[in-house]
Amino acid sequence: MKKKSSFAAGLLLICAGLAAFAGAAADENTETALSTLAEGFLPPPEEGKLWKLAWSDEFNGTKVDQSKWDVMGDWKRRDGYWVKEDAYLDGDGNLIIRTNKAGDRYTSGAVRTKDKFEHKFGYWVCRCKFPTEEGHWPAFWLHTGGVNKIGDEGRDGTEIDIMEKPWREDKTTQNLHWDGYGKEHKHAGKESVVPGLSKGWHTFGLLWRPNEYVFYVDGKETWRTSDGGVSQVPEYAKLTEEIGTWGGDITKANLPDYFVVDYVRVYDEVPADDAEAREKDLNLRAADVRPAARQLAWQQGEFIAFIHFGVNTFTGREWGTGAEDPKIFNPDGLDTDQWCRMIKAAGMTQVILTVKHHDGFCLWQTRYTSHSVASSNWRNGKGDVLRDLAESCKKYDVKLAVYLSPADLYQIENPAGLYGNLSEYTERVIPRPVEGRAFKDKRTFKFLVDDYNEYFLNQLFELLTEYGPIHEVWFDGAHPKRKGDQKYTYQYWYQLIRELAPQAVIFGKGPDVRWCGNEGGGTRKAEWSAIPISKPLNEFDWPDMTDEDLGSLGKIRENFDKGGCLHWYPAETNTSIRDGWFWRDENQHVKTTGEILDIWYRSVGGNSVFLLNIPPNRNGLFSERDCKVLQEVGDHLREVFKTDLAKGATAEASATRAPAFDPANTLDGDADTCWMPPDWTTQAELTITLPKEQTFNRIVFQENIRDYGQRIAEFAIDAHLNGNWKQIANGQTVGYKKICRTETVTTDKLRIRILNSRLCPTISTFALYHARQ
Ligand code: FUL
Repeated sequence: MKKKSSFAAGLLLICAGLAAFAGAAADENTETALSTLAEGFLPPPEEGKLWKLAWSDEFNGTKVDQSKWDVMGDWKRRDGYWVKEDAYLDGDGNLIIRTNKAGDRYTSGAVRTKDKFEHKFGYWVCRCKFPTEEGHWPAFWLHTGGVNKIGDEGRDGTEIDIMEKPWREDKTTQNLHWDGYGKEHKHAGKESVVPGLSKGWHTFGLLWRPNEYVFYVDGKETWRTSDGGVSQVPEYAKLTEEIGTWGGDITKANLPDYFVVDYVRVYDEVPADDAEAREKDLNLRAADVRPAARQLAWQQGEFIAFIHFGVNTFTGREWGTGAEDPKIFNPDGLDTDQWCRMIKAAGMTQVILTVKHHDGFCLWQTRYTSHSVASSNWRNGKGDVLRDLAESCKKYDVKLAVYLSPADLYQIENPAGLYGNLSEYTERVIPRPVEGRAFKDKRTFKFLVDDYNEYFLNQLFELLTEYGPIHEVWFDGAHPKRKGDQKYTYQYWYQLIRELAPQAVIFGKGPDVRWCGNEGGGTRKAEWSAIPISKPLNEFDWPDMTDEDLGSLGKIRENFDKGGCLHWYPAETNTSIRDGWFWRDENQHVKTTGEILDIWYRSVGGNSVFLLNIPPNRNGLFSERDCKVLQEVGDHLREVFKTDLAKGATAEASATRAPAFDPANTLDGDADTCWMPPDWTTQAELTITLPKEQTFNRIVFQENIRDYGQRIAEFAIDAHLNGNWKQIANGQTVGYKKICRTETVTTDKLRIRILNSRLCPTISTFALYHARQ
C-alpha cells in the first residue's frame, strides 16, 4: 500500500459483478478521458460466492516482513545475481526491487513466499510501477516444485507468470510453463499491448479456478486459458528482477533502476453467507475508492466564488427568456480586478463565471452565435467578460472556471436556433472553422453529433483553449424548457474537456463533482465522497442526489447487490450571498457574515467545497454590501487560522501499524503523511499533548484521502480538564477535512476517539485554533 510516492491514478471506480472495464488505466500525470481505472477491481465471483482476502502484503513499514517473504540471495541468476540488499521497503508503503551494479556484478532483488504462503486457486493481484532501463526485467509469478514433475501435464504444478515485462514498450507477457525445464518442457503464453503501461501504476491479476486461468491487466481480461490442464497444487508467489539479454543490453542501462511494488493481495472465493467476509469485502471496497488528481486539487481549493452575470442582471429576472435584446447588456464600469480582489479578500481560490446562462446570451466573443457581448454596445461590441476575468485571475492568482448552461432559450426560441432543430447526427469536426477567426490551438476532433451538440462542443473548444487553464466546468441540470427531444452527447463533451483541460473537474451533470443537493447552503451530518452509482461511469447519467444518506455502507451494499458501482464523487455546496443568483437591486437581501461563516464551517469543515455566488451589479461591480461581508469573512478566516495552537505538540496512539505511520505525522504539517493503526482496527485513539495549556474552540483534522480514501464513520473528541476527560465534540465523517466548533476550552491534552472506521483510520493533520468571536 503506498503512502506518499504514488498518486491514486485516474478516476477510481469499483464495480460489483462487472466482467469487463472500459477505458484505460492512467498514471499520475496523464489521466485518460473517463478512465474507469480498475485498481480495486475484483473479477466477478461465482454465483453465491464472494471474495475474501486470504493473504496480502501492503509493504508498509521499514523492513520486508520475513514471516511472509523469503528474501533471496546471494544466488547466481542468469546474467546477474539475486542479492538480499536489492529487495527492501522504501518506508513509503512500497517494496523496491532494485537492479544495480555492485563492483563487477550486476545484481537484482527477488522475494518469494515459499514455505510461508502457498495456496491454490483464488485471485492473485499485484500493483506495481516499472523500471525504465534495459537489460533486465520485472516479473510477478507463481511457482512450486511440482513444475518439474513430468506425467500429469501442468496439473501437478505449473509456473504461472502473471506479469513479465522485458520490453521498454507498453507491452507485457503472461506465460505458463510445465513438465520441467528440460526436453519435456511445455509452454503457453500471450503478449499484450497496453497503452500507457510503461508509466505509472498498474495491476496484474490472475483468476485461478480449478478448470481455468484468467489473466488481467488493470482489471481488463488479457488471456483466458486452461493450457496444461490447470495446476491443482498450492503455489507460492514470487516478485523478481532478472538480468539477461531478453531485456536488452544491461551494459547500456543507467543503474540503479527500480521495480516498485505497492501490494500483493490474494483472495479466495467463499460462500456469500460468510458474514464476516461479506462485511470485510464491503468495507474494503468502500474504503479503497480515492480521488483523481483533479478532484483532490479542487477539494484543496476549499472556498470558491460563483458569478452569475448576464442579461438577467439588467432585467431583474432569475431565468431569462432568450428574447432579450443584447443591447441591454451594458456593464459600464466592469472591473474584474475588483471581483478578484474581493475573492482574494474573502479567502477564495477560484471563480466560476456563468459564461452562458439558460437564456443563451454569451459573455465571451464566441464565433458561433451573435447572441453575445459582440451584439451589445458595451465597449462597442468588443468587450469580453471572460477575457477580462481571465486576466484578472492571472494577476490575483485565482483559478478560472466556467458555467456553460446546456439549456439555451435563445437557441430554442429563435427561428434559426439550433436547439432541438431535429438536425441529423453526422460526423463533425470540432472546432468548425470560421472565416477570419482562426484558432491558435490547431487540434481538431471528430464527433458524431447534431447541430446543438456541435454548437456546444465548438463553444467548449473556445472556452477551454483561449482563456488559459480552466479548472472546473459546471453543467447545470436545470431546464426552463425543452424542445425537439434534444439530447446532449455528454460523453463527447466530457471527452473534449478531458483532452483540452485535463485539470478541470466536471460538475453536476458530470463525473467529478456532485451538487450537494440544495441551494441554501445545507450540509449533511455525514458527507461521504465514495458514492454508490447504479451503472458504470460511461453509462451513468448523473441525476441530482438530494438524499440525506448517499454513502452509508447500507446504501453501498444495496447498490452492489443490484450490480452497481462505487465512485469518488465529492460534494460542492453552492448558495448565493444574495437572495437570488443574479443581482436585482439594492433591496435584495444579502446574507450576513455570520451566516456565510456558518456555511463555510459546515461545508469546508464537513468534507465539501463551498461555492458562494456573488452577483455583480449593472455597473459590473460587486456591490458594497456584498464586499463588506466578503471582507469580514476573509478577515475572520485569516485571523482564526493564523496560528495553529497544536504546534510543538506530541502525539500518541492506541496502536500504530509501522514506524512510517507514526502518530507524529498528524502534527508535521504535511498532509501527505499520516498516522494509521494496523489493518482492520476500526476503533482507535490518538492523544495529543500540547507543550503548554492552550485556549481554543476550533479543532481541525483530516484523513489522508489521497492515498487511502475516506474511512472514518464516527468519532468523538475529549479534552483533559481538571484531571478528567470531557467530551467536547463528536461527529460522523471526516474525509478531506473536519472542523469542529467547540466551547472554548483551556487544556494541554486532547484525544480523538475513532469510534467506527470502514478500515483502519488515517489522520494526516491535526490542528487547534481559537476564534475570538
Ligand atoms: C440552477 C439554475 O437554474 C439557477 O439559475 C442557478 O444558475 C443555479 C446555480 O443553478 O439550477
